[in-house]
Amino acid sequence: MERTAHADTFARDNLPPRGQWPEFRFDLPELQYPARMNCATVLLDDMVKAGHGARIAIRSLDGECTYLQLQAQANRMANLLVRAMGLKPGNRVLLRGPNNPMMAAAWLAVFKAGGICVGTMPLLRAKELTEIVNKAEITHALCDRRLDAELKLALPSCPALKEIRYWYDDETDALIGNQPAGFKNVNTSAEDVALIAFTSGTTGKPKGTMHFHRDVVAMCDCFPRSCLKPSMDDIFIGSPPLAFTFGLGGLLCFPLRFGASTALVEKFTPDSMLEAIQEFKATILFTAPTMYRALAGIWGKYDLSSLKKCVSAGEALPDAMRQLFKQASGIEIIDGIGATEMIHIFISHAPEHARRGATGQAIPGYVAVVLDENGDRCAPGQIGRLAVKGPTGCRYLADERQSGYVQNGWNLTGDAYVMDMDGYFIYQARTDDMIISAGYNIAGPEVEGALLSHAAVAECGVVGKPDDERGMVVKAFVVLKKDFSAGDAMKKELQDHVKRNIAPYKYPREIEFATALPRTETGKLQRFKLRTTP
Ligand code: 3UK
Repeated sequence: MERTAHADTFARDNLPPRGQWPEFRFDLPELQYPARMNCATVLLDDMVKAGHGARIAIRSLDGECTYLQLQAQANRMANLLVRAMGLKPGNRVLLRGPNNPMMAAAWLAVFKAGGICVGTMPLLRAKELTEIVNKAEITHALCDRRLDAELKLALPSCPALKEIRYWYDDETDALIGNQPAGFKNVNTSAEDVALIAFTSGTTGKPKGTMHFHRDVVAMCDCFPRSCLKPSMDDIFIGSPPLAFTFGLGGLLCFPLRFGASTALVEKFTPDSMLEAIQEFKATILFTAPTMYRALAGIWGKYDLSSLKKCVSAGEALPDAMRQLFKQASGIEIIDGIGATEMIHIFISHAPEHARRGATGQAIPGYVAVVLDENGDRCAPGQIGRLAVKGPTGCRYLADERQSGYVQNGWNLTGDAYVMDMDGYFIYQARTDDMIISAGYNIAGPEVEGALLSHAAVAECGVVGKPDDERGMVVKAFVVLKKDFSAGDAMKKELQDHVKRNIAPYKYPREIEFATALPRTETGKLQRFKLRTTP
């Protein structure tokens, strides 16, 4: 391994043992990286050097910011970190704020200074922040003043976190403004850790996934190059927080890597998202499946003619949603499965290669297979566990669960999939979400897809409910659209609808109507909460 630039070797010291690493593959010409690289140099300084300094990098409600201006701001913040906050390469820096230009500059500043970014979702509470800070032994923090409350509550339990600055605070903003606009990026090894992303996992202690400077660049050189194919004129927009690697890629790193621009918006409702697309003339949208469903219903209210490509990830995209959105917008959604452990998307498709009901194919650079219980490959059509390999992969920070995610060099994402004869992967369920009822294997998301194709259903979640006779029964939680009313007649109608659309034994024997479903900040349905609903 190339000599590290990290004076503080905490991250390196807490990498999993080599024998537990996944196999990394760099099969494509664009994945041949030098031994030393700083991802901020590639994403930002090299773009300025190549003559793109005057192009717009970030758009926001506060105005526009060119590549040159972003570089200057990131440099000032890097100087703040090093000169005023004593940051040493390898120190972990907590980043906290909504998606906006300051937050983007902060990410780049930490990369530049050789620090390790630890993004935190805006909705995290003090208890969750404390766990992250202590697990990653975070020493520094840059935080938006408007999100300081939970961090301040966490501080008494975070003794190592001593250097904290809040921006949008006159003093810090002046301090940043007074820093020099030049900065010499730390010459990190391509294999120095650049970020620790905590999983948005729904149960258990949070897991920190460690990604190298090389990984940040590799995520830009895989999914975008083969599926999204952005140009310099694209304007990216979307909802995932930068603390979620789906957002870090889609709303910061991808646009910069391609000399394009990103429109950063702090908060979204379906309406404000469409307003923002209209206002910024955005061309590429990143968001979660449920949002596409909501957008389809109000599409006609806005002029969205600028929008060309839409990426959906985080959860399975039911075909009913793909079709609904296509009817409303004329756009074929690009579905992609990614994971925090893998940093970004590894199975997807270009819009013209979308296949109904499938997530897509392994994208160039990655290999994906479906394995049975013995670790052997399943035949096409047979359900099993998804396993992937590529230029990125899982390295948990000091965590015994490493040997669960990585086996025989494969990353096991915890998803049950079927591969068809053409190498398309068809999502079934999270492996621990499979419902076994009277001997049948039933994938909750398939039942959800069937329910969603009924005009009355706005949202739904399907889980197995323990049952003396059948082991489990299929239970659906259904949120109805405004103009429909709950009741036995509706239950019967939905059950019959499912029976007509998929194998009848999969129909939900129980249906409960709800006004909303529990979701994570990243848009994932929290099925474990539905399972524990009495
Ligand atoms: C599920 C999907 C079906 C799947 C993520 C894009 O979601 C991301 O990361 P997380 O660590 O969750 C990973 C798990 O989420 N999933 C994600 N996308 C899909 N299931 N179809 C999909 N298209 O269970 C996976 O194992 O929160 C997504 C980019 C970066 C990411 N971190």
